[in-house]
Amino acid sequence: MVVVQTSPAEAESAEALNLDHFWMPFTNNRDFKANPRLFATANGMHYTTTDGRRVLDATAGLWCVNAGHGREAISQAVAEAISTLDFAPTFQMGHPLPFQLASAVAQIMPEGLDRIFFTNSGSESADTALKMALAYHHARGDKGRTRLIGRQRGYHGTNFGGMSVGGIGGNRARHLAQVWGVDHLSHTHRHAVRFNKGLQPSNGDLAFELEELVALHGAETIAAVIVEPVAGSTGVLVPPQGYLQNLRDICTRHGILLIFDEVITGFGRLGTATAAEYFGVMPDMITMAKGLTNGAIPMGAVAASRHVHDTVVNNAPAGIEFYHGYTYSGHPVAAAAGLATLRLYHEDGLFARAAALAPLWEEAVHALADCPHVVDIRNLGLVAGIELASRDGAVGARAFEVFRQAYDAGLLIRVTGDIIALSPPLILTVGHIDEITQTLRSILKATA
Ligand code: PXG
Ligand code: PLP
Repeated sequence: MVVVQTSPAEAESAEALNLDHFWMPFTNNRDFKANPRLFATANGMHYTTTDGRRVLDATAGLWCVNAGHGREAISQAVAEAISTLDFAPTFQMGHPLPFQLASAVAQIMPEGLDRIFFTNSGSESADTALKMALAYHHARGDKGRTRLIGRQRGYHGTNFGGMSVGGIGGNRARHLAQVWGVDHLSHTHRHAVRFNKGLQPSNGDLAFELEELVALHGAETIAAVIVEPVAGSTGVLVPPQGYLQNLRDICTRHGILLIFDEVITGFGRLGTATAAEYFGVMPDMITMAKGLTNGAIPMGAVAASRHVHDTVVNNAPAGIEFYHGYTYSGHPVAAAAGLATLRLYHEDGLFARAAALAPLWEEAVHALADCPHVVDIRNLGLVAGIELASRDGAVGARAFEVFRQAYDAGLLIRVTGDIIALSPPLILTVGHIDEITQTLRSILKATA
């Protein structure tokens, strides 16, 4: 007979917990299970570990808890929703919450990007947007437009579409079957530009690579270009000034749809609701997830322009217009979490708060430039990337050691390769900024 462990109390200590069965995502499973790091509770800017230590969250969980942890307005909305309507289908049926949330999301999207399709994650949002682009061209009778263009060092989640347009060799190489007809732009990182504050200096030529791909493949074969306005997962790669507008212009000229993947940049990370607003560049679609529900319940969405929506919907013969969706698209509990989250962002003025803190954040993180091993620092909004020199033959080892030491010292950071990525909840104070940078400084000083 299988005895199911049900009491949270039994699971409190790492020693009492069986770690074998959970095959952990993007984790060094063998190392983790030998040295587990377990959070038990979270509130405000802090986690508490199962052994009772407080850890300052400098990463908003995984870039998602923008309003800080343990927000009662969200947990109350979730509790109410789950006890009122646990589930209702959204295929040929409906219920009010996703309509309400779609209207609330539409209000903070750029003008005209107000047709909202719900998913359960950023990965699903990326695949949904790519399929919308294909459906759009198909609906217009432009059926040869099937090519999808991503960017090197781009991350669009781990489903087949997002992985294929993504530009992370390690994520792709092990899963050889790829979506057909994908190509990639170069990433925007220039090694010669170091310790640059904010946007990189203009390098307008970079976007013109898209013209070269158009020349190579023919515009009539290209459906869409998908980019992160600021690349997050691969180490905070900030674009050059003018780059996104140039991409927009080239896409418009050639009838190619432009998708901004705002899973990280959305919901105040840059001090605005979207990076599209921050940069003043209008894509045809925006993908989002993470901050949409403050991380509390899984949910993602795609905001499509009315033009894309109307083209797909109005040109379709009678019947279902877009053959796509998830059982949980517009789930009542997630939608309730989303509504409560957007209300909190608004009531607490959190996007403006992020914008106001960004200059202090920039100064504080760039002050780490004189620390040992630091070879570059990049920032925008409340995001920073601190790149360390790699040890010979051991890329990532130094940053991972810093990550572990930070955790032991009560600070949660993210590392990718030898880059430290910081993306704190937008509720942080100047005191928290000091704590983050001082802890990092003392760890870097002591790191070999
Ligand atoms: N697009 C972008 C731009 C992302 O950053 C996804 C899609 C996929 O979202 P889901 O919800 O399917 O994971 C992401 C996710 C990190 C890290 O540490 C980043 C992500 C996820 C987990 C860790 O950089 N980004
Ligand atoms: N696999 C099977 C066998 C299913 O029946 C379904 C949904 O009905 C799915 C996958 C897709 O699941 P979801 O809609 O949660 O993405």
